[in-house]
Amino acid sequence: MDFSKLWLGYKQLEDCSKKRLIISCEHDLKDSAAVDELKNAAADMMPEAIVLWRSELFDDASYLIVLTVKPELSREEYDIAASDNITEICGGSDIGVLYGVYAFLRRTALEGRFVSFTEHHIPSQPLRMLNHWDNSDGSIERGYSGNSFFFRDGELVVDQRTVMYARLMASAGINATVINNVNVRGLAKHLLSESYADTLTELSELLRRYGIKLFICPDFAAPITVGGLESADPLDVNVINWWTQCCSRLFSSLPNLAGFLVKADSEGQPGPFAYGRDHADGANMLAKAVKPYGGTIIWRCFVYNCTQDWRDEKTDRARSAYDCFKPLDGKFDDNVILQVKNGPMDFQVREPVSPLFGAMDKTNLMAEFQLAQEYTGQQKHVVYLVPMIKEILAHKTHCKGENDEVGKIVCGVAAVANTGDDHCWTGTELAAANLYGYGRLLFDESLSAEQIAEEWIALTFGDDKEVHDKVLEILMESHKAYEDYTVPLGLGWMCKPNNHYGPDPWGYEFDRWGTYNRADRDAVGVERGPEGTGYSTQYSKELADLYGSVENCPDELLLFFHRVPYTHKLHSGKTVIQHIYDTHFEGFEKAEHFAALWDSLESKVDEKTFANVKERFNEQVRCAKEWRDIINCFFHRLSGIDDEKGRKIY
Ligand code: GCV
Repeated sequence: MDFSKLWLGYKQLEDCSKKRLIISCEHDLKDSAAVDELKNAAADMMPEAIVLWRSELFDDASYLIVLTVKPELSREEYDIAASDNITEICGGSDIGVLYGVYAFLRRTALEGRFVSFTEHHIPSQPLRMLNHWDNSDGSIERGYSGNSFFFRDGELVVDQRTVMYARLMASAGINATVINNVNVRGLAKHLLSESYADTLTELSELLRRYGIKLFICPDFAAPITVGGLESADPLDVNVINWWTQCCSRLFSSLPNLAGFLVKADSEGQPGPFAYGRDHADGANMLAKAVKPYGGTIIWRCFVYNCTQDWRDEKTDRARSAYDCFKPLDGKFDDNVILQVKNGPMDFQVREPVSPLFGAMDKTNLMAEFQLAQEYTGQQKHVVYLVPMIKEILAHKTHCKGENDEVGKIVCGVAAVANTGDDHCWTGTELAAANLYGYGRLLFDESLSAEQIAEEWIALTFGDDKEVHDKVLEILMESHKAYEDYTVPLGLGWMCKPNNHYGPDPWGYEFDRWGTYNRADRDAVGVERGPEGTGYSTQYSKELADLYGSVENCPDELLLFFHRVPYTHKLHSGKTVIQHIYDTHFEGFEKAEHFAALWDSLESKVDEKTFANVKERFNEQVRCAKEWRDIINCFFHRLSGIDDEKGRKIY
């Protein structure tokens, strides 16, 4: 099968004097994933060495690894004590040991030899999840990396790639995955019935071996579409019985099934509103059905009116998740988690952090990000998202005293996956930095985005300094560059409708999706302060004061929160219009610079990767130019204000 091992493709160690790798462990661990990982790594790192079990053969030409489960450690916790000859790895369970093995192998791979170190770690976020938007026909909603490797031609697939997927995800720290699209379509009938039973069991067991809990998206209307009932009313006793039986069968045969992810009453998906019920009624009904099996219902808050009249200036999509869920705080069962998108709109390159994180004192919350770069260049543009994710998790809501950062409020984090069945899993090698970095950050929030990038570069490209420096520069500056040449000052959208790629400033302006920029000849932006839609008042007083006034609002969010004239002066000292012109010229130049940096690495990166990334950079530069010229031209024509530097604006 044609797929890359990504960061698990180990190189031979510099010092290969060891002729034996001896693994010593209790009987129970002998068949564990941890042992498999050591064997896999030994084949690459010490190709001459033989792997043995018997520690009495230990001598100077041997390297001994002792694996132990210590019940006093928590399940995912591990301890490593490594020296040049012996390493002891203890974990709270086979999964703690596995995480310890990955940490040991990562350190060994980065150093190129066995080194002495000790490490003790408990993962930062308890639930570290990927959401795949995969469909049964093999397509992936917002997928930019080929087709699904979970589903092919209507079948669920488990093969060598699935094994590699589990290894890659576990090594990055992921411990939960949702295998199908939240827009469930026909899949519920297979997932909830017997038709995938054997393969689903196989997949579930494979994932369990790597510490990855399985979640699926059911269809809220499954009692009708799968069960043949006339209603899916969450308070109807027949509906409740149907779900109870369905869950009993599913969870008894799949011990690693951890629950459901549900998109209800959102963008046309069925939900409790059809029966005059609210989201708590819907979520709690399912929560009770999965409760006997320790299951969890993850319920999405991405709920808004997607049939808005653009003339209606009162309705504000940004308000809707809070307006819908805040009144329900305290009404959800304890095995329900609300999944909140990082911003109030939809994964734009810049949005304020959702006010719901600070608003739900009595409800379990998760944050949702999108690694699939739907609005950030669709994996044709390089946009390293880890700095943004880190910044959002560190965002202070000013609502909960000391522990008021998003990362501390939530009990888990999910991200829409950016994977598919292409050779390098993510369409382009550089987008794999987001997959790796997301997992690593949730596993260890003390790491900086830069440290994670450096780790990923070394594991992916080796230790060449020029490659390291140039790829690091590209990654670390990529988000700003993309923001600069696309949508200014938090305005959002301005992309082509439906496929969300490339510029179209008025593409969504007169449409039903509630995503307007309201630009005219005098001013631009949506007034969301207290005098406008009032969205800013959904935050704590500190943030409401910050965002609610034009004077205080941070520049990068100004047009999200306020409608201002083009001549309005930013804190930077520039006018809004001049900022737009400058950032668009600078962002485009950055894209050209990234492409030139990559070109200069031709002799240092393998041919396939070089060509793949080069092709993407060609497209990024082309598209960045389009963004620059169309956005500048749009605002120039509307405002009639010239660029003070006299550059050509079409
Ligand atoms: C899965 C956006 C995307 C949709 C996606 C939706 C969601 O609107 O464009 O493709 O649907 O978000 O998060 O549910």
